[in-house]
Amino acid sequence: MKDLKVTIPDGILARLEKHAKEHNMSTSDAVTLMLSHMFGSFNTARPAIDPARSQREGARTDPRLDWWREAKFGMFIHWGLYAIPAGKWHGHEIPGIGEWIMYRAEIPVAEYEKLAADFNPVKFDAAEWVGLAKRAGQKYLVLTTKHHDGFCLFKSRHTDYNIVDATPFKRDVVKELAEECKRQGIKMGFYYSQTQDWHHPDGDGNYWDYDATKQNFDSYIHDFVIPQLEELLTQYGPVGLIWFDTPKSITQEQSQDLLDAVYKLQPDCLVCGRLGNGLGDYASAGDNKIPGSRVELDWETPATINDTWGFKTNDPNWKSSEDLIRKLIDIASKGGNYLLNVGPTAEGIIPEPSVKRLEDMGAWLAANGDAVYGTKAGPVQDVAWCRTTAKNGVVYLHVFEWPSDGKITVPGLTAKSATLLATGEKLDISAGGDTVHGPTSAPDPVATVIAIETA
Ligand code: JFZ
Repeated sequence: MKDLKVTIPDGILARLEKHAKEHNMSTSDAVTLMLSHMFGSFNTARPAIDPARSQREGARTDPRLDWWREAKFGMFIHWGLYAIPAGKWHGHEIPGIGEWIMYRAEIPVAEYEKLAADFNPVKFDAAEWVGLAKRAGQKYLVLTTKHHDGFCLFKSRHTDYNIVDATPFKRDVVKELAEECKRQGIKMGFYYSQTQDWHHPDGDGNYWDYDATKQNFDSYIHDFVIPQLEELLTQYGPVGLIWFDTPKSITQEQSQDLLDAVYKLQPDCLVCGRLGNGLGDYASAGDNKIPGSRVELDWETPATINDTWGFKTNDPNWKSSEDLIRKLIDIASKGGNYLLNVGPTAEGIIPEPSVKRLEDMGAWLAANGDAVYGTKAGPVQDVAWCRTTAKNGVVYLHVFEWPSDGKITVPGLTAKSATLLATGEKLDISAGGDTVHGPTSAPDPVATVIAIETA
């Protein structure tokens, strides 16, 4: 903590004060929040799951969510015009997450828009992207159909600012991916930025082109967002979920209107908690945030493999495969889903380091998937060297730190039988069932799963 004297332009200060007021926080907290948002590091004092973006009443027992509860692991795809500048504008490195470059560099609409003429991802292959998700063991896919920059990856009658009408590529990638997901048996979900739209004259967030006092946000919601949702929900077959984001100051009525628009056309389509105002089918944790212990909600952590969502040339901070596999286990052990992001290049290629890590995760899941898919939070929580998940009376013990004598004593568990999940090998248990006897070196140094039937 350090006290700094800074000069904030009036326009930005007014917005910060408005935000602070709406969210019942001090202006100084609003500044901290804005800065941490920009630089991707978040105030650790904030809980991983914000009650305001929580699950609507009744959703916890709603069978519409059953496929999502079974799935546990999904692929997030952030793709759009921002993949062209890839973190640099006029030769300058723009700090922060790649898809925020328009905002961070305050790029005028008239200038940013021109990127569309250069968007020609000739290497895009829907079958390959969906095939990668399959190999990774991911059961659903969520694509940015429209991010905060307003550019649409689908053909829309409500704006020309879309991949079919504004780019030389002219192909509807939402359509191609939706068809491919159907073919390969993966649920397709659509990310849609419902509040922030830096391109639309009535959307939220673009203070450098538009005068906020002259904007009509309600018209943007009703005359643009809802008609676009209608397109997304009628042109591409069954949609698994709509992943709304950054509700900001959207009102209760506006969130409700979006929810009604979705349910009216596709009653089974799930809606992410970031719709705002507590109306979502499931809760969303903060980005890259994992709660400390079990959470009795349907919840999901959206996360990056490096530090950006949208592709950046210069973001080499890749998490290791081991780290990612353990994060998946950690999340499952607390009852959550893991939505792991890839940011394809402007050519349509998923970066090789992402491919490698996803394949490593898929290899681990191919042997140990029973301990993840369809599980609930396990009975043993808050132990550093292991995690537990549970399903059909079996407790899956995921061992991160294998003891050198091979003797595993599980706090609070009495085993009736124990099996190494990956090989099916039966393990001895000592009388009383409190210790499982395994080999003296870790069968899987990343995480060894022992399936335990309890007494
Ligand atoms: C939002 C977007 O602004 C971002 O571009 C990306 O799409 C990400 C998945 O979602 O960013 C957020 C939203 C919420 C938090 C942090 C970043 N949060 O609650 O900590």
